Amino acid sequence: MAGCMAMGLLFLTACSSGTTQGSGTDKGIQQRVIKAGIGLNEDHPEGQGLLKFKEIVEQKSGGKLKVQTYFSATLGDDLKMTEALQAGTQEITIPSTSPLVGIMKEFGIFDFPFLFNTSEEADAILDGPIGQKLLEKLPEYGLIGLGYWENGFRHVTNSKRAIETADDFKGLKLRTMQNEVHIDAFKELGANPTPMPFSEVFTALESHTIDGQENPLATIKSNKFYEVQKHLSLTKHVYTPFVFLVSKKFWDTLSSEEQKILQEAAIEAGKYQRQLSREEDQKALDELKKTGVKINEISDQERQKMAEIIQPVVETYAKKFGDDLVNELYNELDKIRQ
Ligand code: KDG
Repeated sequence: MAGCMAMGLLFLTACSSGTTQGSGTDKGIQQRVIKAGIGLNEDHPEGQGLLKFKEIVEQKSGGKLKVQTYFSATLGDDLKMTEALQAGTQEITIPSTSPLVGIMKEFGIFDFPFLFNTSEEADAILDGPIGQKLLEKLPEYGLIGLGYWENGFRHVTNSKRAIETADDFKGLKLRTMQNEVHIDAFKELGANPTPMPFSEVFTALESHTIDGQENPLATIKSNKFYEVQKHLSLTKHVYTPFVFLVSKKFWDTLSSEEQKILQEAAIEAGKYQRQLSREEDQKALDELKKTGVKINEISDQERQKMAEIIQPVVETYAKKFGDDLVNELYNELDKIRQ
């Protein structure tokens, strides 16, 4: 535990979730193969972060712990991989928190539209007491959370029209993640939200089964959505974190030394991943400008109008997720903004 104390809050909590859910054995480092899968591509900041994680784990374990990486949903989408972790048939995944609301509803607080203004605000909440509290609940669901990485601010693309005002959402068939806050928020704006797993989105856009989708710029670029979309509107309507998950069934078989290596690597690689994600957000925008997609900004006034329209949805879900938790979230945000 002394090693854990030196690492700061995030690591401390990761250590404590390990400790409360059965501390690691004293068996040193064994030869192990760890399957880690994500939904996004290898060139995406999440893919690059996973490669960094692999490098750190293999280096710290002297090559005994081998991380086998799977990109582009080859092991399944976020929900399927998370269920595989619960069943103990996959060791690691790094999903968006949004589709996990069916497993742990409290993650839905991060889905409130227009909650964060900057990535740094998101970092402060995710690495602070609220983010930690949610990680500490995960073992109840057969999961261990080693910290948060960044997916980022999401923007809408579609094949019909530029979204400049709240009214422009009306009638658009938009893919959302499997998340009720997102679905109800888009309904409130008059759109026709269609939840579906990420790996089906490109084909659904191409065949016009849906008109549009929403994702961060790095994903719109990496998955080439610009090839099958006419408009990209910089709505910045919600920020999505990734949560770094380990199967609890697997975790409980690890020695304390092995757990420490994974904890440290998830945090170190996470810092690298967040940095890369922020750089890529700007780079992706520059590159998307060179494609045929038409890009438009949204005024703060229109964004404010959208937020007002969606507010009843936020209030309904605040009750569902727990008024105490939501009040704590807003109080923490107030403190950060002072
Ligand atoms: O690896 C993470 C992805 O599977 C997913 O979370 C991407 O943001 C995403 C989406 O829209 O499904």
